[in-house]
Amino acid sequence: METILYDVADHIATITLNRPQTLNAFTDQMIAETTATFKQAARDTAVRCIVLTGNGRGFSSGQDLADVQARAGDFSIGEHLRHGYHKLIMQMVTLEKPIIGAINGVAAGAGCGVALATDIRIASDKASFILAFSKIGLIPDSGINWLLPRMIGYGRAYQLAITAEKLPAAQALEWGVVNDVVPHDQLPETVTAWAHKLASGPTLAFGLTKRAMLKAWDTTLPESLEYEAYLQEVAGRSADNQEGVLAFLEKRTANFTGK
Ligand code: T3D
Repeated sequence: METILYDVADHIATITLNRPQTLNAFTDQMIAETTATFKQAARDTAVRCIVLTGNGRGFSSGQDLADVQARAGDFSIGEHLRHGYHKLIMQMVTLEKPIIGAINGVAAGAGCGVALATDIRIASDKASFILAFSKIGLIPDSGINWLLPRMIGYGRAYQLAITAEKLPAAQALEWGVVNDVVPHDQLPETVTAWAHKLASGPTLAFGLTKRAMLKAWDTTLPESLEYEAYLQEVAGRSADNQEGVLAFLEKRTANFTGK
């Protein structure tokens, strides 16, 4: 792979967007490589937590605008989204392992969408979110219209979209866009601590929780209750459930295996 770095250690997969000279703008190759790598991490049973971050001073500046400028003929943005960003976003939100976004710098345009598609977001105090789309006459995409209003409400989301103003990390924390903000130089150790904690947790239950919450957004309470019962049946038969109950009764820390 040429546009990302990939590393697996201690059950933690780390994906680093790696086009720092453009603040990690997405080319078609980077979209494809990131999607394929998330798929690989999903299939790898040794991986129990995934970290997504950016190399250099940006997380991602979104679609590479030099590539946009170079498009020839009757280019279909709709098809480009369907075949690229949609696959990436769906791969992330349906991946049944926790994804930590280590937001090291600016997350703009589709880069913001990708950041929002992570499950736990830990931001550097130098990070920010920018819905840059309106500055180039576009609307938000890459799942932002679905994800962001659910996180911060329609009014704030619409404001960010039409003004393209920067949402600094501190404000993002206040609005619930990120889970924590830490001094920039403490981001790696904070994310590593989170990742180790999640990678030693009940991975199956973490994955099913993600599925239950995602589905609940679009269902009625009775439907959600029924789906919870169905998924809890699965979790309740897991080795980690047995181990968790036993560990509680034996007054010791549970040794989860993710199964
Ligand atoms: O298929 C489709 O096309 C539809 C999909 C659309 C999805 C989208 O993401 S649309 C939105 C695309 N992104 C943007 O419009 C953001 C453009 N970038 C910026 O507004 C700013 O760069 C930032 C606010 C993100 C950061 O500003 P700043 O001042 O910290 O950095 P900078 O100096 O602007 O950028 C540093 C370098 O990165 C610079 O290159 P240089 O001059 O050092 O050689 C700049 O050109 C480059 N860069 C930044 N963003 C992009 C980029 N190069 C290509 N594409 C970019 N998106």
